[in-house]
Amino acid sequence: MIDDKELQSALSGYNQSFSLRTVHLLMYLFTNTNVRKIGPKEFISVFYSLQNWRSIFERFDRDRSGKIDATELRDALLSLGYSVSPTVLDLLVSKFDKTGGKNKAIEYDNFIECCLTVKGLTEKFKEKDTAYSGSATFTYETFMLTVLPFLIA
Ligand SMILES: [Ca+2]
Repeated sequence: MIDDKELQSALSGYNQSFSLRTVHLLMYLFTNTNVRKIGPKEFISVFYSLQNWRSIFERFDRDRSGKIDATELRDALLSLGYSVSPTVLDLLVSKFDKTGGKNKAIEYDNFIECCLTVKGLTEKFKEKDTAYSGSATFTYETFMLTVLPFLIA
């Protein structure tokens, strides 16, 4: 088994690093629990999924700035099947921008975190919106249990 710190150093290369927050989010999504340890099977899944995210990042970083701006993020999310409004898009960019909104763009590790958050929350929403109507009913308890793991990963 490897823990969160070990996964962080295994995934961080010479030109990329992952925050513990990103690592925790990955662990949550691949185990569906808050246990901070994964086995070899999950490790391989995480590893391949990151290769996939890397190629998505490179494909949509059209100006090769090393960062994803709002337009690039919109196209990346659309390619993954997630269509968010301009308001949500702006909020995502300012939330996941390491410089606190100065760059108006997202670096690689935050891009992964951003996409995992959108993907995870959208999937949770779709479980409740089986007719794909764009609205769903949640109890307070379900809502909290759905959203909190993404906020405090
Ligand atoms: Ca760019």
